[in-house]
Amino acid sequence: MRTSLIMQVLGVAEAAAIAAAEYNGRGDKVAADQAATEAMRRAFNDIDFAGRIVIGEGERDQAPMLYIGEEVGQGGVGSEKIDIAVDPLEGTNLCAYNRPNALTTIAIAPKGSLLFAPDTYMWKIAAGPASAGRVHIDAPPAQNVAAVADNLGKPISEVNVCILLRKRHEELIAAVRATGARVRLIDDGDVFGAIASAVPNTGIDLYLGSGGAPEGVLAAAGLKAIGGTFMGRLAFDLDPDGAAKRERALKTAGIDLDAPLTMDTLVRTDDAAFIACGVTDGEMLAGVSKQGGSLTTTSIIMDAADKTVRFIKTIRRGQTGSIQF
Ligand code: VTB
Repeated sequence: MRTSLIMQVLGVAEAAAIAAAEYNGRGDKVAADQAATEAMRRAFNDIDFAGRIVIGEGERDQAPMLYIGEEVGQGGVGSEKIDIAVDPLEGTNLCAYNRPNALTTIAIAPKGSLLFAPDTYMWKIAAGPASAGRVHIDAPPAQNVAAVADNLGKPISEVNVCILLRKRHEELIAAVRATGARVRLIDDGDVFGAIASAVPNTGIDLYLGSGGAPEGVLAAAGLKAIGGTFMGRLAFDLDPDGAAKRERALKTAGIDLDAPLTMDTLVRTDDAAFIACGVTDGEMLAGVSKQGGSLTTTSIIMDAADKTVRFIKTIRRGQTGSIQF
């Protein structure tokens, strides 16, 4: 994919973050999500490409904007056909309560390469390039933690494992602590947790646990782009609506719903990119800030073209509110 497209999509992530950040700490997650979604859609529609939402705000009948299957972009003749996965505001509660690591997240890839993941749960494991191919979704936590320690060349006691704080993770948390590793519990936002495992100096070496399957595709795109590692396993059993969703997915997903999902199943290309922009301050990205009549955003780009992680700080002078496209 062209670098210029990635830069334009960076602008989309920034626009959504700026819109969402107006709601940082205001206690209204619905309004925050709506602001991010509207800004993101508007900005996508400004780009001269033929985008298709593969992972978005929901099915067409539930989501007016960025629904699954929605086409975005100017779509002129000969324009690039791109599949898009988005979570316009990953961690709506994090934003509403001004907690760390609310992000706007986007993955892009050539058309046909991102999995239409069912909107259910997924068990996930993610780690950086040193652990590529050396951890497994079905291995016991102790084995994965030991492998990561070995791959990073540090003692197990210095390995940091990120896990979503949920009742269903009690056993997992105990098993990880029993290895001697440290556990970083997060309230929400496991795209951050998974991505951060592959980014130096975030204080996260390994991500484990269950969260949204769509978020799994987003994280997998980033980790694949930079040669990190991600594996998932769908978990319909954690979902009150799981049986019905499983039936639907049997017809539409086109994958073995019980098999471990590798990065190649989730992201069927070597040409994906992951872009996220900070909404609230966090370990990986600073949130949107306003000073002296300018507005600053910080974003991350994981680009398969050169297997890089880039941090982009953008300062918009003379601008302190939402971007109008
Ligand atoms: C997951 C996780 C997300 O919400 O979807 C979670 O992937 C919801 O989990 O990152 P529960 O149903 O257990 O609350 C997030 O944390 C934020 O959207």
